[in-house]
Amino acid sequence: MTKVAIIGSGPCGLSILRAFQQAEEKGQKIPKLVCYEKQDDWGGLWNYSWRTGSDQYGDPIPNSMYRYLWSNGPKECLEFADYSFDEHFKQPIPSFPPREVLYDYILGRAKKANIKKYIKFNTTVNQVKFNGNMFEVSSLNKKDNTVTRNNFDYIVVATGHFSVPYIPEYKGMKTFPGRILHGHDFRDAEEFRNKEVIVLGSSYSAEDIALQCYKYGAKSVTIGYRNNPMGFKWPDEMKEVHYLDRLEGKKAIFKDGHEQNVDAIILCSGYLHHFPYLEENLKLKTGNRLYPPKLYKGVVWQDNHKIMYLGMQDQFHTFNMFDCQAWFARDVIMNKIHLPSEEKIQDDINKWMTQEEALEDPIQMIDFQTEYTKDLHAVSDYPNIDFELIREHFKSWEHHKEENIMTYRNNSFASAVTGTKAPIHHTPWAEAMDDSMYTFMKSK
Ligand code: NA7
Repeated sequence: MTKVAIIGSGPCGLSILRAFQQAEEKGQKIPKLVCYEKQDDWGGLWNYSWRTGSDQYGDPIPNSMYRYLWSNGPKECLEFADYSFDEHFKQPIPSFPPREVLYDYILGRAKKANIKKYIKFNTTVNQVKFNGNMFEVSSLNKKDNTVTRNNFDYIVVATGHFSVPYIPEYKGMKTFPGRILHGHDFRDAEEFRNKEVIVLGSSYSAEDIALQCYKYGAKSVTIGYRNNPMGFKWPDEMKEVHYLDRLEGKKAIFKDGHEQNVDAIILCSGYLHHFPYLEENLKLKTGNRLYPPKLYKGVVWQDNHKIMYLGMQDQFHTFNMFDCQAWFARDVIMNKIHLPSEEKIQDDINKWMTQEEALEDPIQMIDFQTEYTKDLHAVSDYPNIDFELIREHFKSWEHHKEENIMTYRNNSFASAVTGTKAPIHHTPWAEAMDDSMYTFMKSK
């Protein structure tokens, strides 16, 4: 019997478990599945932890989410085609829910599919070796400290790429008397109330963590971009300046001449694709981009087709794109999809990467990733979902952000699965201080 190891039970790991379970539901014989999860619970990044640094066993904490994190894109863009928000919540809910609500939704489908039985919790994969025929997976049970070795025909890497921070150093950091942290370790904006905060970076983390600090009462927030500013219309207490040059005591000096006092520096400088457990020749090596190299259809490792990666792209599309990838990977494993020749694989990868390298703005990037997702969607039985509507939603969302970064989350979108139009939330995001599911779900 074919044996498949799935590493990670975050959204991607759960997607492929659900994909196999759906095939079984349809009467197909599925492989033997083992999903390894180093945390004590499922949900990956969405499984919030107060911890930073190490867990109780000494393992690095994968969590990068924080209190008061609200979705930064419309939920209608990430909805599962086979499990709608309407089905889960039994009532229409607004388009931008807080983390706990999305976590509940992700787990709702997983519970319905009864896939927990495949997951080995508190179990870290510490080595994957290919012996020319099968993969030997060595895993550590963190609770009783035992190492187990098992052989598998296929490996599905679903360990994400927003867990291991990239931490640059700037001159003067060693003697800076304030607090320096990476966004990975940011947990609660309240900590920065009345503080002068500098956020370094110009992508999603920089944008959201800067807004969080402002929303929860920072005295000022200065964003230092490296290449291009985000360029939103920020509130008066926020501004963007060009690249930190150095720190002198409590003073920050930027390349554009701007100088100011600073209490705390938050590095929103991105994450590393980090797979220490994989042999070198199995390891994806990439920055955060929309089409990482050497992955056929963004999924199958070009040098060994029995190892697959899910969710390794930079992302506009998320959960339903992971699903399309998972359904594709499942069908390759179950021999329902046959891979073309090495030459055709190379051509296909080249085609996507050439397109990706020519992209100039977010609208083109949205189009690119929508085309990629549709390409995958077309070849499996992942249920119907209107990716054209999702494409339009992403573009409207981009425009809403440009119009007003403080109010874009107050908009409402229609479901690409059920057609349901989301209600407007009872409290505008800028005034919504409580991120609990209880407060979100109750009417005002
Ligand atoms: P991203 O989207 O990978 O962005 C990383 C950012 O870090 C990007 O703006 C980089 O600037 C910046 N960067 C990298 N190195 C430096 C240095 N040395 N100094 C300053 N800035 C630097 O990561 P995020 O954490 O923002 O987002 C990750 C996901 O979290 C995202 O998909 C969301 O869904 C949530 P550059 O653009 O190269 O100038």
